[in-house]
Parts: sequence; C-alpha cells; structure tokens
Amino acid sequence: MRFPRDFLWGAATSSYQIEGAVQEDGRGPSIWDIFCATPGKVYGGHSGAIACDHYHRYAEDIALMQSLGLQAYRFSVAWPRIFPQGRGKLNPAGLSFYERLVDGLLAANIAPLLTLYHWDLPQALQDQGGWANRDTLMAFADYADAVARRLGDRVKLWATHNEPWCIAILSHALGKHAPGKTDWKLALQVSHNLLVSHGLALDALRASASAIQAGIVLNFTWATPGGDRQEDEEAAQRYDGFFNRWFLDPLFKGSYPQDMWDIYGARVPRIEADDMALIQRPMDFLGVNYYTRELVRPGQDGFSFRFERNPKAEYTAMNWEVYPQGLEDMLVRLHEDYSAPPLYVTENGAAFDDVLTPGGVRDARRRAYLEAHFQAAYNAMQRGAPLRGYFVWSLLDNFEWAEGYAKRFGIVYVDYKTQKRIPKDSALWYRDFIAQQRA
Ligand code: IFM
Repeated sequence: MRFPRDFLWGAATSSYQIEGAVQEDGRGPSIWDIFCATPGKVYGGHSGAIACDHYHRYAEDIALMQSLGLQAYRFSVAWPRIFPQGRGKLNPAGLSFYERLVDGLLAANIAPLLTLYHWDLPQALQDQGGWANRDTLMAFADYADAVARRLGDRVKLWATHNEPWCIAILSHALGKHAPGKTDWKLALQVSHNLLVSHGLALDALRASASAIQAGIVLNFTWATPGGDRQEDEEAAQRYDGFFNRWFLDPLFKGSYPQDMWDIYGARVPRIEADDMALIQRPMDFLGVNYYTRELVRPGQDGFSFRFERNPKAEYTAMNWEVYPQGLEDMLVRLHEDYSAPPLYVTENGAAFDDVLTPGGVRDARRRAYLEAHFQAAYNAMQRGAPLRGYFVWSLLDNFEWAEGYAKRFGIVYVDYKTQKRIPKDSALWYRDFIAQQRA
C-alpha cells in the first residue's frame, strides 16, 4: 500500500463532542445543550458541557497531533460561539478561539479542514423552527460568510454540513438526536432545506474567500440484501435510496430519486424556484464518512426495514458490522455513477470497549479495523476513485451523542477525570504508518 506522496493523513473531531466550555466567552446555547438536559435522551444524562475540555487544551491537542505526525485535522466550528443567537450580533471571542486553533495548526504544519455545521445549531434558531424555517438557511449563509472572512486566508478546505442524513432523518424522523423530533414530513423538508443551505453557504464562502476548496460531508451505509428473496433485493435498494441516494442524487444529478419520491408520497418536501440549482453548485470535493453496511430486509409496512446479523462478521461496540469492502465499493461508485469531484474520507473508525492498563491501551481490533479500511481505500484508488486524503474518526475519545461517553472512538484515550490524553496502540501504529508513507 503506497499512497500518493501528497495524500493527506489526518484525524477528525467536532466542536460539541470535544470542546466543553459551553458557557464561556459568550457562547450561546445549542440544541445539544438542551437535548442533553432533557431526561432520557442521552445515555447516563451525559452532556458535552466539559467533554475533552479542548477549548482550554487545544494547544496540548495540537502538540499531540504533531507527535503523531498528522498532516491534517478536521474540526468543526460551533455556530453558537460565533453568533450566540444564531444571527445578528457577532461574538468576536468565538472567532478568536478558532483563529488561535487554526494558527496553531498551521504553525505545526497541520492542514485544517473546517466543517461549518456538525450539529450544534443555536437554540435561538431552533426556537423559530430550526432547519424547517427557511430563515435559518440565510442565517447559515451569513455565518459561513463571517467565518470565511476571518479564516478564509488560512483554511483551504471547507465543508458546509456534516452528515445531512443524521441532521434530517436521525434527528427529525427517528428522534434519536437533537432536536428529537419524530415527523417524517418535517424531516424530509429539513433534508431539502439543508441541501439548499449548503448551496447558499458555498456561494457565501466563495464570495468571501476565493482560494478555498469547498464541499459537503455525507455519511454512507452500504446496503446488501439480507436474504435472497426479490423483496430483500428491493428493500436493499430502498435502503440505499433512503440513506445514500436521497442526498447524492440532488447534489450530483439535480433531482431526488424517483423511487424514493414515490415511496415518500405526501411526505416529500416543498421545493422552491432555484433550489435545485443551488443544491447542484459544483463542489471542489466530497467528504465521505463510512463505518458499516446493513443487511436489509423489508419491515412489516413496506416502508420500514429489518436488519439481519451476519454471523461470520465482527461487530464494533456500536453493533456495527466491520465491512471494509463497503468503503471500497462506495468510493468507486461515487466516481463511476456520480462523477464525484476529489474525495476525502472525512470519517472512518470504530468504537471498542477499550481498557486502560498501566502499559497503555491495547486496541488491536481498532488498528486492524483501520488497516483494513486503508486497504479498501487503496483498492478503490486502484479502481479509479479520486481519493485525496483520509481522516480517522476520532482523534480523541469524546461525547458520542446519544451514547454519551459510553462509546470510545478515539485513537487517543481520554481519562475524563483527569483529562489526560493517552495514545492507544492504534495511534502509535497510525503514527508509524504515516511516517512510512512519507518516507
Ligand atoms: O461521532 C460521530 C460523528 O459525530 C459523526 N459521524 C459518526 C461518528 C460516530 O458515530
């Protein structure tokens, strides 16, 4: 496995999952502060109030990245730090934090990839309807503009949204994430509004910072029929439409997939003039988050799904099948079926039940997971996929949303009592792997 010399090896995090300091320097509340405070929503009543205390320890964390030889770092900006009320009065202290972070990264020779929205919507905007309200789309473009004006001369890689599927479906139809809604019509309108806001933000970014590369980050799940009946085949197709094509087709083909449009029926979103042109704005790259596949069977109602377990496969602590072939096939498919722009794997990694021992964290399974997925990415490149970089999820153990701190995705262990960072064996292996690739 010899990747190209200019291939970027990095790690990823997001603001609410690591920063803590939720009431500091003028940050306004986000929907996740409120969701975490709602009984029964998050495992153990956990919250991101302290998390990895990265807001105060960012310099130490940059030094940690440098010690691992990372060439790139993907992080997100907390919108409520920049505009505590979502729009209107800008909070300079919020921007200054990200400026210090970016300058520190650049001084350490680590390329930043900045994500504008990784789920921490200002609560003030949610109070006015959140992503279902078209005014939020304009507020997002203004926020993009403000961040780009300050950091556009230094940050080259910009992503608008992280995982619209999670923002729309997981959070507005399945109710698992903030704001915890369970309304399919609302969720599909949100999915559409997010894509429109992505187009508006791309325009704003490009107007304020001409030399940047901008794109979006989508999450993909490979769908395989869970049996050999015709209806299993159809269910897998439908799952692929529900998870992958619903976002890919509008972005790259300019229309929603017809099969899903028919299935969603009265729940389909309202589309306004110019929306599809905005959604289809050319992108400089596409970010690919990949973790697993599903073995899909139809549910009782022709709309929902059932999932089979693969008795031969390994599963992570999230109960996700380890299936590297899905990454290879997805990257190739993006290239062949969607003529995708340059690709980055913007997230890939695994949670396991790590144990801290006096000798460190022996996470051989995470190392094997990563190695197998690097190989899959390499194979995809041999098959033509224009892959330019890879960000392991995650740099640090962190707040895993509804799972709280119960799931550890980091290549670096975080002892939450002391905030000590302890590189796991997988981090040391990754360090050596990067060094070999650069040799
Ligand atoms: O922790 C999340 C991240 O915020 C988005 N992608 C998936 C990760 C693991 O669940």
